[in-house]
Amino acid sequence: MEIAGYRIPPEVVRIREDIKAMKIRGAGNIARHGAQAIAIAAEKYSGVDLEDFRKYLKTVADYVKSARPTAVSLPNSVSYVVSRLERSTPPSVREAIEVVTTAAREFISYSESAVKLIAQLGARRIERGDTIMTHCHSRASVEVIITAHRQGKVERVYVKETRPMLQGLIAAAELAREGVEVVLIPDSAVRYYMKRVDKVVVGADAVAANGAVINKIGTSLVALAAREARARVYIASETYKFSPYTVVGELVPIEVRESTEVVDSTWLAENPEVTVLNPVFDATPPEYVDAIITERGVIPPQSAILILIEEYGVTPVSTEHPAYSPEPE
Ligand code: RUB
Repeated sequence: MEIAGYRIPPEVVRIREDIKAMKIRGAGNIARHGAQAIAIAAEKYSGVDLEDFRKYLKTVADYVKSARPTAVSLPNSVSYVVSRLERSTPPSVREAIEVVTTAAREFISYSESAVKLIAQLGARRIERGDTIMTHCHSRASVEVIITAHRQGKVERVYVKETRPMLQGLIAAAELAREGVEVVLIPDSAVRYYMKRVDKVVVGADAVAANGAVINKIGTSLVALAAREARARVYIASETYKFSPYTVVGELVPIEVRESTEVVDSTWLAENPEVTVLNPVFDATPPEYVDAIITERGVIPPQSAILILIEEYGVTPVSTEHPAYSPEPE
């Protein structure tokens, strides 16, 4: 593949395709692969012109970032790596490649340790005998539940199947493998079982400046049912899922995927008059969230802006900041 005169290495094309096709999925995993893709692209560069290398990397970064629109962890991880190069003055392409690959390694290792820390902090919020509900498959929230389970606190976990792609099955299998008592339920049974639930633990694809949490479609309904049943709602989220774009007034784009993920193409062909919609994320307002468990601490959703200010600077937020670089989608 070629973009703007630059050849995109096939390994990078593969990573982007796998993210698009959801073979690589989950916001943290997507972010780590995004960083890795930039490192691979850097290593594959064979020229000697530093300015050209920067342009090449920016082209690859824009290409990788556009794989899926909602998980802000992807542009954030890619920008983290590229901004390291932008801020440094390596004497040659060889050193510049080193800057990029080191930054990618740093991001990946930060991300891994963030999940471990979230698991420890989140488990503190689980009490002995708690019944938990989770939605979709989020590595951060599965790790919280497994850690609490190892501490002997978890009674049972209700896992929603999560139509249409059934990522709940991945979460259910991972939890069951650890010896957690798992009950898999259809999405429509959420309210029915919520009265037995003490705590909801889910992940995030993005956290907005006002503390709204964007996660797999249906999360907001789980939160609504939890509020009614007085169950607490915890979001397990690394801070690189906080969206700097929302500080400058942008909304988190909600990805709408193919109708064939909802019904098969035969049914679609037989019912051409029916419109099938497949939005894959929704926003849960901060009022429905008890706390966001981050690697920097357990915070009320309303404090999301503090994390963003700490990370990206005080107002006015520069639209020139690497994390704000124009998005292709
Ligand atoms: C996955 C999803 C997960 C978040 C957090 O959606 O909504 O809850 O990405 O996951 P999809 P993690 O399957 O469409 O990618 O905690 O693993 O980052």
